[in-house]
Amino acid sequence: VETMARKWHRRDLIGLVIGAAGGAVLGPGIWEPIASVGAAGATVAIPGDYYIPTSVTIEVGQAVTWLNKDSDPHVSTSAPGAPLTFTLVHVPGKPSSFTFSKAGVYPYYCVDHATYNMKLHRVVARKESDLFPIAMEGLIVVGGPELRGNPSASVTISRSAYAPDVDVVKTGGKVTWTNADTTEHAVTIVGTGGPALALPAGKSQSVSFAKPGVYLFYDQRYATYNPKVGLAAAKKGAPNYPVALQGFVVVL
Ligand SMILES: [Cu+2]
Repeated sequence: VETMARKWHRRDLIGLVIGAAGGAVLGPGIWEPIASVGAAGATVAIPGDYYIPTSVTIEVGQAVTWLNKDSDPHVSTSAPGAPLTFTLVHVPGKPSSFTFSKAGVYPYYCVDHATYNMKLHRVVARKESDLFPIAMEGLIVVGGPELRGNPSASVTISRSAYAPDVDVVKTGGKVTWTNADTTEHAVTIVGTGGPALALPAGKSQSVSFAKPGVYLFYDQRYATYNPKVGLAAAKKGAPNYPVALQGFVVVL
């Protein structure tokens, strides 16, 4: 099983720059996005009730192939809001593919092991799934002319949820997190090598993303990171449990 870290193990020394709100420039960090952008096609393994890797990137017109290595069948479907809808049955031992004809970011999940909460706009793990509270969900980034990264993006933290939970910026683009809650939050960005962004109530912090790829961010107070699947797990008692306070930054 190929780990995401191995897939994109960059040790280029790129500074993690905290924007004006933070007022500090951190030392060089180790940038290891969990998926690179612009790979030729992609394969996702299903070893159990989870996807490896969680995030894959392809170009428009290319396919993602899933290989179900589990003894159970799985059924992947695009989450509401995806540029195109798809549903794919994964029979044990058989590969299944879907060709993406439209660029964009596609969150998806397995309907057998997760549900979609329309209020939270998030995938929710079913109790009987292997890695509960981690949901069987993934992210497919389809590059193309219709998918353009913004120079900057904003994430608002409200009621212990990120809005939006997927942001797309261009290389060098800046993402700003603003805590609209009355409680403190801390945003940890996996793969940047930087410390967590401390966000007392009402505060903002910005990070510029120097390397293309997909980055996971989560709140270390309410979730832990599971490097095996590249997703965060909600801590018991966290708001919105079993949904973890996590999101993705896609850097093109
Ligand atoms: Cu499943």
